[in-house]
Amino acid sequence: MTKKESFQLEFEQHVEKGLSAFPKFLSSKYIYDDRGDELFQQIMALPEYYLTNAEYNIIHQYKSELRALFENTKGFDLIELGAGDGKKTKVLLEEFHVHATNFTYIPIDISQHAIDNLSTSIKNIYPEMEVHGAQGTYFKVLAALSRFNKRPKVIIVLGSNIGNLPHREAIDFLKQIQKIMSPEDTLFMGFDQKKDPYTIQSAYADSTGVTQEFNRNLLHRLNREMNADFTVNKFEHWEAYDPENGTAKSYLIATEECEVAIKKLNLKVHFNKWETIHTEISQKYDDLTVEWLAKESGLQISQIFEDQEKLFKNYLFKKK
Ligand code: AVJ
Repeated sequence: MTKKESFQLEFEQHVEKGLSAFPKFLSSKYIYDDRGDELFQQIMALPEYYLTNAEYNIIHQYKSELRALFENTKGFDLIELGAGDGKKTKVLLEEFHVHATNFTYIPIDISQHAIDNLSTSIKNIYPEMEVHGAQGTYFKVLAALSRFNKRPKVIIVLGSNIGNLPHREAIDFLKQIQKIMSPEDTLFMGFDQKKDPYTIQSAYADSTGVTQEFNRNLLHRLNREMNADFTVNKFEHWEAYDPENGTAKSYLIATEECEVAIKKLNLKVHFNKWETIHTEISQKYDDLTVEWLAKESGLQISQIFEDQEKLFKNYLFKKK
């Protein structure tokens, strides 16, 4: 089975399970096809979506300090999980380029489209830079990364992407990273912070409706790829941030009772009026929670970086 076929099979099994469950769910990782990537780009440009600018601010502010932390005589492999359009990483790449830092950039993303665009754009800006992009889901790709063991690794995961995982899965993810880390390796990861609930709520329920379209892309994708017949605009985006546990949850809610056929799966799904599909969590953190995640995963925090508006933090971890 090719990688594409096994992804498709996994996707189909997930849809079958998620839409037969009560309450229904679908994973946000399936939002990211070409259209999903494009919608996420639009989200990152929204004034309400503060995460991107905040993390950009951190990287920009601390780029020379970060370079000093990463640089070493053997050079290093810069492995980025969930690289996307690389907007924030390019600040680091520029810093490394200017200082003739010895490194290889290995961007990884679930979207082949994102990897192709990113690799091309880096080739155009820095023709000499060593770049080896790879497509894959985090968990699959991580296993293959242990072969990067000739020189120190810097693994970066930006954008609070870890926030899509419930704590138990986040710990599994961190453990898998920890397993392939040597003592001299570094993990640099972004964690969106708990803050004024209104700020979080508006970041995920924007007034222009881009986030709704992003969320609805799951249903469009089922229509396109699994021959489903969702009337997509009958499903509304809903966002609920719980300040107690720091979890923002996204839903699609059926505004009318309906019956949907997913022909490729031979599946009929019934929706009551106001029935939900839970699609995403975007976890918000504080230092205590990140310390706990690190401890559970055999990692330790060695440094914390914060943006000027105190919205977001990047943590540097070492293997414990
Ligand atoms: C890409 C997972 C970081 O949860 O903030 C943005 C995705 N969803 N708006 C996030 C997202 C709705 C985003 N991450």
